[in-house]
Amino acid sequence: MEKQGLGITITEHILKQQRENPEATGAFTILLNELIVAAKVISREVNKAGLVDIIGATGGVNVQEEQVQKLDVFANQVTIERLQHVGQLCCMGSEENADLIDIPPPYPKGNYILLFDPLDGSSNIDVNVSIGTIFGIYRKQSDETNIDMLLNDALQPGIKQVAAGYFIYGSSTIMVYTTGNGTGVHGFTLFPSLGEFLLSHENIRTPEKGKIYSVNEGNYDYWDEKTRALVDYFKARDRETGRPYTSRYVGSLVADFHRNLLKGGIFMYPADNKDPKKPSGKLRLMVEANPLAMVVKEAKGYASDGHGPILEIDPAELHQRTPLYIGSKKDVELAEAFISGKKRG
Ligand code: FDP
Repeated sequence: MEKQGLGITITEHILKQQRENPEATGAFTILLNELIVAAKVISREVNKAGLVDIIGATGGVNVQEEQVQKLDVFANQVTIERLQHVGQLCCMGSEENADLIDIPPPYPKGNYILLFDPLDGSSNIDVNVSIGTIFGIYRKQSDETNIDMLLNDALQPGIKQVAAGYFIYGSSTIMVYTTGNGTGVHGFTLFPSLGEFLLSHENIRTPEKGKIYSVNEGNYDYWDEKTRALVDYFKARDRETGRPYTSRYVGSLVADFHRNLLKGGIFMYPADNKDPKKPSGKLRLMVEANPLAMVVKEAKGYASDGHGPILEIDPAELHQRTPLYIGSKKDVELAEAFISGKKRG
């Protein structure tokens, strides 16, 4: 029977994927649904920012020694509160918390681990620029239940993610997610009057080669020669290879990534020598690079740290940072050729 009016809701879509996977227990569906509830609450609050006294800094710093905004704290709390009671998680890891987050009694524990960045791009909160939530989900590998013993389970390479995605709070609120293994990357737009995410971007494929490069070029002097040569290459004029590329940089990873996913191109946050404490650049492997790397891979793109796939990095710590080159496959492979020194210009 033809659908009347509404289109496909996110819940319908997740349930369909569950039916198509003979091993699915429904646990995962519950988990994603609760994540969506958290995102709806965050979206509502983001849209109110400026109307109530919730924007602006709390005055504190997070574990990354960055200023914490009130909305970051709110988004973190909402996500933890919504997800801790579902019974599917054994622990969570957030960009805002130094250590893994336990599931407190009386809530039952499950076999999944949620790693997330509750509000990415937070320096853009009070200027009405798009921000987002990024998440990656892993299956626990050990039989441990004690939080002190679960770090190894949380520190799996990104290739082990069973789902990943993000929410963008922008001109509209969009959720993009994948469960990998050829199931595709799908985007859903929140219809505020219905309070429902409806399928708006089915089976996203990113172009094999793009025309956009996205990088904070203010860091040019902090980069090594290879990185500079790469950016110079994108800016040089050459009709045959479609150069110069167009520069686009919002400074909000989710927004920059989403644009390039749809239009093609490369986002990069290279290693630099700006801060001796962050030699690998600014972005976090577990809560930023890995989830987006899973999404881009499923959309036929690629994510690299300049030397090899992000998804194959064996993590050593929860808040590990990594250089990131992500987007259209050909553009990211080109970046790798520069960063490895195989190509010079
Ligand atoms: P923010 O500090 O505003 O939270 O990882 C955080 C992040 O934003 C990314 O969203 C963004 O791509 C990047 O940092 C921007 O960093 P620069 O200001 O150094 O360009």
